This record gives sequence, structure tokens and C-alpha cells, in this order.
Amino acid sequence: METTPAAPAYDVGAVRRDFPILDQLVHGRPLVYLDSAASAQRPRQVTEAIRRHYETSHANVHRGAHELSLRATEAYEGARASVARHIGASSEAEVVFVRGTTEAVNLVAGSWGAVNMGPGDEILLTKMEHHSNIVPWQLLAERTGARLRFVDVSPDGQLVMADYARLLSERTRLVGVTHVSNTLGVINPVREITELAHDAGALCLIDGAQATPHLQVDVARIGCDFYAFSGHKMCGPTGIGVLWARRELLEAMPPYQGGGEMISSVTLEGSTWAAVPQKFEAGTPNIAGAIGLAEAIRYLDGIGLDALQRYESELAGYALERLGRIEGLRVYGPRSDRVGVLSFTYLDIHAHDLATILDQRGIAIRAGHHCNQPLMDHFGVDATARASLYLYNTHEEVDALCEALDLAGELFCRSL
Ligand code: 7TS
Repeated sequence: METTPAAPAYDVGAVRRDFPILDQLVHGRPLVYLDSAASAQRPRQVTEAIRRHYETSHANVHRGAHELSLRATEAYEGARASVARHIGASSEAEVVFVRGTTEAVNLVAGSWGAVNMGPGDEILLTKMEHHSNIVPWQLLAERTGARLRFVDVSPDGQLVMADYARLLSERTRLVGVTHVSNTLGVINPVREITELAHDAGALCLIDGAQATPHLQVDVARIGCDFYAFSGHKMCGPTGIGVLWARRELLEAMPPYQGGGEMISSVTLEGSTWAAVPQKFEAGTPNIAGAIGLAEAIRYLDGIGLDALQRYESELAGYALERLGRIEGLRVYGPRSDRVGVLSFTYLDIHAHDLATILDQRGIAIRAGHHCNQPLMDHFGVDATARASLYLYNTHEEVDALCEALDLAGELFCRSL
């Protein structure tokens, strides 16, 4: 009889050895890095790929007739092909390299929005959007007379789909939604959201900043029109990110910035544009960043996003269970359909004080509004503490977090 081979065990110890930064003491204690939602750490493979590029192959791309320039161009365009494969794009031409999610959203608002939005048109966002997926649309609304509307969030941190259906109308031109919330950890039903947007005649932009680090994203399967993400949250470098868009949309959109690389020809009277995606990549690009991002993707694919997600999901469940046992602590966001981004408030201890106390014990968390001020207002808090888990975190680190929180709670109660 055939048996199904068991999935290989996830070896977190081996993963950790790829991240030299984790092996250090902070304030005399082993570093416990729980701030990957702000920026993840990079494995040695990524820093080595960047070093190799600078030490052996660096030159400007797309313009040199010499060997180094050819090598750099091949590596840069190869990185684009890796990204395209990784997210299920139908062509490399649909992958635009940008600085990060923020720039990707600004590109869509500044280019597509400028020629497709007018007075009375609506942009439908949600109350859990990061400021990066709110402010560019506010700027556009000011310029065009368009109006912003926001889908409600339930008390347990999920999008209220009935409110979404209520707000969608023939006035909606674009729906913008985060795939995974950077405060609530919730995974939103982006496929269903996209389908409903299309039924209403609107386009759909997905902010994938917190999704690509954890999930196998397939833009074709989601069916969306724009998908944005950042390299530095998925083990890649800072200063590199991706806007994926359907090719015909990119072809119809006007340039976002002008300069070198994005032109076909220039005269004193006017210019014509390069084909996509170069039309949107003015100036010398972040060549080493793109190479580092491709290496990060290779690294994540090597581990397997399915294996990674299984491990993280078990670890997040453990953390939720342990945090749930701490009296006076409230975790925001749902129990399931989530990643290990754990925002919480604890007694009346201010989130910044909590972060400082934990830092003294070598534990790095984030405190504040996490660029989610409207969501904080929605929940009636000005800040939360946030511990975010990633592929290198362990059960022992969750224990260390909970022990430090217990101690902070005791100190606080004694001070009353
Ligand atoms: N969208 C989401 C959902 C995010 O979490 C972030 C960054 C961004 C957009 C912006 O990404 P960037 O790479 O362009 O800066 N989020 C966070 C965070 O939660 N803590 O620090 C940065």
C-alpha cells in the first residue's frame, strides 16, 4: 500500500543560521526580533548576492556595450523574470521595479488616477489600510474632485463584506485593499473582493506589503489589476519593491516620472516613451536591490512558502494562546485566517513604555499607530504594541515575550 510521505519538518535552527544578525546580545540578552512586519532581516544568501554583484558585475544597465554592463543588465532583467514567475505574472513586462509599496501606490494614483478619475468618481478603500494606501488617494481626490469611501472593520478585525457590497456602486472606479493587515494580521479575501469590484465595473489594487512575506501570491488567481509589495519585508533589501499591473493598463497609463531610461526618443519639442515596463522606470534603477530581491525570492522558494506558512501559523497559534492567558491583555484581529502579526494593548501600560521595557530584555517589538491611524481611531486607541513573527522566530522567543510581559504587568500593578 502506498503511503503519503510526511512533509519534511521545518528546521528553524537551520533557518536561523542563515540570519547572522539574530545571533547577538542586546542589553546583555539574546536578541528576540519580533518586528519583521516593519522590516524583516536578510539571510546571508541575499547580502552575498549583493556583495557579489558589486564586487564582480556592477555597471549601469541597458546602456553599455561592455561586458560588465551586459552582465548587470542580465542580472537586473533576470530579477524581473524571477519576480514575474514568483507572483504568477503572465509577462515580465508587467513587473515595474519601484522603491517599495508606497511608491507603487503613488505610481498608480499619479498615473492611472490622473487620467481616470474625475469629480463624482469614487475610490473605495478600507478602514484597515496603511497610510500608504490612503494618502496617495487623498492627494488624488484633492486634485480631481474624486471622493474616498471606506469599508468598515468588524470588532474582531475582519472586513465587513456587507458594508463593502453596500458601498460599491457604478461610481466606484477603483477598490484599494490590503491583502494582509499590518496591525490586525487578518488575511483578506482578495479574490472575492476583486470579483465584486469587477462586477461593479471598478479596478482593484491590492497592497501586498504584508502578504508576500508569508503567502504564495498568484496575481492571475486573484484576478486583480494592480498588486504592490516591498522587498524589505520579505528578506530582500530596502529601497526595492514591485508594482505588478496588467499589461494593457500599463500600456495605456501615462509616465509617472520623466528622465533617462523611460524614453524612446527626445527632441527639444517633445518625447516619446519606451515600452513597458521601462516607461515607468525613469533614471538609473536600484540594480543591486533588484538582484537582492530575486535572491530573497529564491531563498523563500527554497524553504517553500507552504512549509513556511504551516510553521508560522502553528507558531502564531501558540503565541495567541499564550498571550490570551495574560490577564488584562487584548490582542486585536481574528483568531484564524491570519498571519503572526500580533497587535495588543496591555492593562493601562502605554505601548511605548511596553516596547522600552521589552527592549531592556533584548526583545524588539514595535509600538505606535503602525501607520494605521484611522484603524486606531476605529478601535478607540492611540497606539498598540505589536509583536510580528516571521520564519526565523521560535516558540522559546514567544515564551520570552510572554515572560517579559508578565514581569511588566507585575511592575505596573505594584506601581498603582
Ligand atoms: N502597506 C502595508 C500593509 C504596510 O504594512 C506597509 C509598511 C506599507 C504599505 C508601506 O511599505 P513601504 O515598504 O513602502 O514602507 N508597514 C510598516 C509597518 O507596519 N511598520 O513599519 C512599516
